[in-house]
Amino acid sequence: MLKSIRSNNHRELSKAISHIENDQDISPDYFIQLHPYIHHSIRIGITGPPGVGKSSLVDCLIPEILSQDKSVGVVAVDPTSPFSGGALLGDRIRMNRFFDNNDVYIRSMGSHQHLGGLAKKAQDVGDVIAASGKDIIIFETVGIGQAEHDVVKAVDLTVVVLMPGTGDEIQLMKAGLMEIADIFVINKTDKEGANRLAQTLQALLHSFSKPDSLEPPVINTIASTGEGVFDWYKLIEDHLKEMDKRGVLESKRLERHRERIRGLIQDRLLSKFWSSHRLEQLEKATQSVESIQSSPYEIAEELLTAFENG
Ligand SMILES: Nc1nc2c(ncn2[C@@H]2O[C@H](COP(=O)(O)OP(=O)(O)OP(=O)(O)O)[C@@H](O)[C@H]2O)c(=O)[nH]1
Ligand SMILES: [Mg+2]
Repeated sequence: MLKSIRSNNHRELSKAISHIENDQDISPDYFIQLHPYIHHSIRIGITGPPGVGKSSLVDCLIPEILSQDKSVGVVAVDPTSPFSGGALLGDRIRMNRFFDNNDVYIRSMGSHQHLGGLAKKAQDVGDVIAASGKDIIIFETVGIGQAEHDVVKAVDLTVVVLMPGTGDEIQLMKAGLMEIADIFVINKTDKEGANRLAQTLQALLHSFSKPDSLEPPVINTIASTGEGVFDWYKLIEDHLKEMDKRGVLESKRLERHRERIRGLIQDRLLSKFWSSHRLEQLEKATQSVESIQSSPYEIAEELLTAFENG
């Protein structure tokens, strides 16, 4: 499997991603063997409110990437769908024109059951796509809730896309998008209110910015015509270079690495703890409404003590 992924076999790639998506067991050995081949890839997250034009932007970005002799993988993360298997793809992202291009791999991914596990999944998926040789890996996710925060943990750079006329500043603050953006794109600047949004955003960024930190640049685009997309891609490249120069990229990756190890251990311990036997014990201890009279701490302590004593 690893061999065919390394030779850029998209069918095998899809199979591996389905495994990850469906929480099927993949041996740690698989990822250990994959690891030497993943370091060249740049991972980019694209997020923002529904319908702002994220997919349209990615669709415009692909040819820019290809024109630089680079290959690209796109993963559309759909937080509302438990399982996507790529079938929904045609509806949600219109990038079918790259269907038979070996330098473009496009895929959607559901995440309904374990939102918390999405960061891990996005990282695992990023790894297999990277191992297929893709230079750039893009994760598109709708910025509503936890999903984009999980995806941010799996990428080098995050682009937040906004559009005029949607109650901008409040949305921004509420969604916490200010904290996660490395670059802002204001799309649909053919619509009214683009200037106002840009001004509000700049002002907010100013008041948010910390000394010495890299303030996120803002760029305008019209994805439906492709206007501004070339400059946007250049901005991504320049920003990555600047992040690299300042050591931000490295420290981000290291933190990601560390978080990932922590997560793996947590997962392993949790699944070890919740053996069928222990699930039964929990079930037993909470069988009747009367069990509410016992403190949850007490029951937890009992279960934990039993676990620690083997
Ligand atoms: N006027 C205008 N319409 C645009 C622009 N970019 C995208 N659209 C349209 O906006 C709609 C939504 O675009 P998508 O690219 O699907 O947006 P999205 O953010 O990926 O949407 P979700 O993935 O559903 O959150 C489509 O009908 C696009 O044609 C733009 O710059 N100007
Ligand atoms: Mg989309």
